[in-house]
Amino acid sequence: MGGQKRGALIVLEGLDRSGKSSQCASLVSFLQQKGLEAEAWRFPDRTTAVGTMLSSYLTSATELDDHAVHLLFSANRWEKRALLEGRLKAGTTLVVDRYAHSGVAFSAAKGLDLEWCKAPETGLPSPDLVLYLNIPAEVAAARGGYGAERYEDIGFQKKVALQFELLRASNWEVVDGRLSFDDVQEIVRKHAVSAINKCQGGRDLLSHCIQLWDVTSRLHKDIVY
Ligand code: FDM
Ligand code: MG
Repeated sequence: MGGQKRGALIVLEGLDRSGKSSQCASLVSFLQQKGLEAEAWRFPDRTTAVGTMLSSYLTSATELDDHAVHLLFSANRWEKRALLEGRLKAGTTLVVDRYAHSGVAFSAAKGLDLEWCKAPETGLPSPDLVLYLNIPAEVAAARGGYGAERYEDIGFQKKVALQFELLRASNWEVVDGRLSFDDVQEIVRKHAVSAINKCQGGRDLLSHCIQLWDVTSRLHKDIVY
C-alpha cells in the first residue's frame, strides 16, 4: 500500500466570484517557481464533447432536465479520471478550480436529493485538500462581474452556500475569501505545500479514492442543526 511519491490533488471551491480562478493561477505559478510539477485544471472542462453540452446549458442556449445535467457534470469528471490519476501518479500536483463538491452543491441547491447527487461522484479520486473560499453571496455579488450565465444569481448562490456547508469534511480548509488577494494566497500556499509534502511522503492514492464522501457522511452525523 502506498509508499510511492505522487502529486497532490488540490481543489479550490466556493461561490461564483469568490476568487477561485485567480487564486488557482497564482498558486500554480508559485509551485512551478519552486521547481514543483504543477498544473491548473478546472471543471467543467468545456473542451470535451460533454463539456460543450454543459457550456451551451450554462449559457442558456439549451435546456436540460436537472438530473440529466447533473450526470453530465459528473461524466465530465469521469472522462478525465484516467488522465487525472496518471498525472498524480507521475508526480504532478493538480490545482483544480471546482470539482465534485460544486457538482453536488449546485444540483442540491436546485432541490435534488443530496445523496442522489453524491452517488455518481463516488469513486472519483478524493482531493488531498479542499480549499473553500468562504464569502457571503452578497459580498461576491458586490464584486460585480456576474455574467449572463445560469446560476449567477444572488438568491441561488445563497442556497449553494448552504449546500457547501453540508459537504465540509476533514480534508477541507475554509479560507476567509473577504481577505485581500495576497492574504488569501498566503494561506492557500501554506496549506497546499503541506498537502504536497504529505503526498511526497507516499500517501496512497487508491485507498484515498473511496473517501470522497465517506469523510463527509461521518461528519454529517456529528452536525447539530
Ligand atoms: N457547476 C460546476 C455545476 O453546477 N456542477 C459542477 O459539477 C461544476 C463543476 O457550473 F455556476 C456550475 C458552477 C458554475 C458553473 O462554472 C460554471 P465556472 O467555474 O463558473 O466555469
Ligand atoms: Mg462562473
